[in-house]
Amino acid sequence: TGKPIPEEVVQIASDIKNMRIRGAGRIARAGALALRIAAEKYTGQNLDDFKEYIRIVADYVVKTRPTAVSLPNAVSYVVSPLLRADSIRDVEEAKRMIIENAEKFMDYSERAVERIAEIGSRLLRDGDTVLTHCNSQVVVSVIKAAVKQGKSVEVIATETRPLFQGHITIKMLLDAGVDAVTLVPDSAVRSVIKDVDKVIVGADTVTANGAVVNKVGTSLIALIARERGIDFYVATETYKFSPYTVWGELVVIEERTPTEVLPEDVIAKNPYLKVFNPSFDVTPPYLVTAIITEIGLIPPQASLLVLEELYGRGAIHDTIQTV
Ligand code: RUB
Repeated sequence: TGKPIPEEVVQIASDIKNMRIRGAGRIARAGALALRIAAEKYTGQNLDDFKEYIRIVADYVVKTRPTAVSLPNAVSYVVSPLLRADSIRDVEEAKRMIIENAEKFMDYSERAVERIAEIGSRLLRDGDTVLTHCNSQVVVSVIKAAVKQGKSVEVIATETRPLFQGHITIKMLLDAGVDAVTLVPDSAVRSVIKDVDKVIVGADTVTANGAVVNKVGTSLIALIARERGIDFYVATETYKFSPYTVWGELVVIEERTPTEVLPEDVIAKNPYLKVFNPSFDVTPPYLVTAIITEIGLIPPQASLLVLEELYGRGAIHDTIQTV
């Protein structure tokens, strides 16, 4: 196909890469939106060419960040039915299919967050102190819902170095009227854990065996919570469960530039200094009390069942083939 990738799609991809759009849910919706825009902007009449174009755009969008499976899952949800169907007759019909699937995904995603807020907020009691890490739209929604129910909830948020997503979290909470918010350096978690009733974090990916991939530092917090017997919850939509892991594929942990950690000139001056800057880590299932999803509260060990329910045994393989 000679069709260029539309400028708006290039912009969305670059926003995901540079983290102007960030957080696994938002990334997924942006991916679906990019495909809708791509379909709308296509001008040709050749169905095979359109399919090829959509495949290229899908691939381009998925390659922006490697860890959150919500992105390939969203993209696959939007494009796979078209790439698999042989009943589609023309480009107009194919375009409609992409646009409708993109809309459906975005709607589902918004509703899933609301549903998780409902379910998750029931776990919080009046007077609870919740600790969270990074910035998760889902976790913020859970806390906001509990506060809306009239519960008084205190929140401890970690800074989340090196990019300080904790600053986004405290702003969201304060803007929503949460009136007891404490920001702590990441390394202070063990110092404040005695005041914490529950830990709730988001997820970028949940594997078939119930391991949770989330912002680096999450697994340390899980360990600290376990040490004191504090419940550690993960709040996530089911499209963050990874069908790819069912057959043993490993989750790629994004490594970001050292300049997020140290200024460039300092790095340049010290050829023997290495900076390692992984963006995510893996929390093993035995440290996770439960996963709060839009289909209910599930033990991490039931992740494979969730994947089977969503994709079916055979379909899991199809999903891998299409994107
Ligand atoms: C964000 C992060 C979040 C999850 C869940 O990492 O780890 O906890 O993505 O977020 P980054 P949400 O800032 O590197 O994208 O609940 O909003 O999907």
